[in-house]
Amino acid sequence: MTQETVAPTSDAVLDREETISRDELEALQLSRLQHTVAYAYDRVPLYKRKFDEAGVHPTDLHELSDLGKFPFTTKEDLRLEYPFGMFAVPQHEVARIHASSGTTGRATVVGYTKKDLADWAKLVARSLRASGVRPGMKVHNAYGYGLFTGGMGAHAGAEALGCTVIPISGGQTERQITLIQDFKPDAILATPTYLLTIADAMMKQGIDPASTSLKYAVLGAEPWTEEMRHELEVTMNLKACDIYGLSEVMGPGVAGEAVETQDGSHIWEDHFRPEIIDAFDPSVVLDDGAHGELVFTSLTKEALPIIRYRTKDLTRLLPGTARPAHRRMGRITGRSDDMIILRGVNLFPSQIEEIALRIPELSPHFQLELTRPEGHRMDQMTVKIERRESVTIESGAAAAKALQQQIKIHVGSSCAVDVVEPGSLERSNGKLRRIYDLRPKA
Ligand code: DLL
Repeated sequence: MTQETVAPTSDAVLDREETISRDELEALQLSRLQHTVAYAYDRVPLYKRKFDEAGVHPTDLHELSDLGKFPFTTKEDLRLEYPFGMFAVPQHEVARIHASSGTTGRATVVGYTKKDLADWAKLVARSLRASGVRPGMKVHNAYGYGLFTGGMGAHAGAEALGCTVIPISGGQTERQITLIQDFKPDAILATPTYLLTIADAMMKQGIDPASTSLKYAVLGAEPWTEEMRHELEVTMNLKACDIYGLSEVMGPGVAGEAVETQDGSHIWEDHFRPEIIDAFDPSVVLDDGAHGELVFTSLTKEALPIIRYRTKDLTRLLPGTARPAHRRMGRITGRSDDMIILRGVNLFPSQIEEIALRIPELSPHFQLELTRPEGHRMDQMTVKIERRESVTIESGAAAAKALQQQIKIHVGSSCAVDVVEPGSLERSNGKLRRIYDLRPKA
């Protein structure tokens, strides 16, 4: 078979909902929202109970802002209703189940009807297309397959778009590299840190990661920064775009980034109504542009309608650009439950990533270790970070000082920096763990 090049990005045929006006979109949202709250109230006992307790009824929703009167849904609600208590359809209408890994407590279980799966595939296809992927392209899907929504969600979307999907899943990095070399995919779908692992392993094998056939990467499932985008785009000679989502709301494809603007993911607002709330006072719904916690209400889901789900993701809403009617989300700074409070200063791993990647001697491979040294009442954070391959131990030590100072200036906390050997820190296979909390449990 010959290697033909696939058409450039300007030829995309968009869904009608991608091009409608904001007014038309909001009218659609209102009718879908009215349906969803009534549907959830009638079919899911938890919603009936919560709405009744809050003294609201689906008929109270006259305009979009009335959504603020309705109670929130949390991960805890899904856990309490484990496994199927939140489902709004009988089991025989549930075509597929996914679940979160549940590192703390019970897993959260989510379900999809056939129509939900079709909508999901359509939205992932829309996201991939926005990010430059086109029908006929070969797509290497390195998101994990299984109960995690990443693998199968991305897979179905790429198929729906008309791509040739290579369902490799996460892990087995050597094999990933062989298949990238042999099958010559146009696009790769992976977490940003796993793509970094692949690029790194290529270099170790003497393969220039910039020399592969890959032209597009669609990355998500964990926070990443503009600095990381730059690192991956330069190292791998491709365009990297963001894809966002969460299993409770659907999976990947709740929002996707346009390759021509690369300015944050557009939330597909014909299917989800976003809000930003004050994480410390959830009764306050913030204006667009203000930072807070992202909350979603599904507008079309059948098996698991979700009302005002608190994501714990911290970001802000911005006006639409490449898809003007659909608002964008800013980069996620972190999750409220991933926030490190170090001697009164709040900080997120993404801030360290941003600062470290501006120091040329340091690599993107780092971990944050939290300890409380014996006899101390204060917590200590150590940034363990690999120096770049070509950098000497002496230059690495100077870079450590620079990082320490920059963290003090930009974040406001003092920490220790330990520059370690290239290749010595654990590599990502999917979602990377950045924080190692070694403090004694209270
Ligand atoms: O991670 C779904 C997904 C798969 C998204 C593949 C994108 C690509 P969960 O396992 O339920 O679902 O984890 C959801 O991951 O609340 C965020 O904290 C984080 N997250 C997902 N996408 C992004 C992103 C999938 N683009 C949680 N940027 C979310 C930052 C992200 N964080």
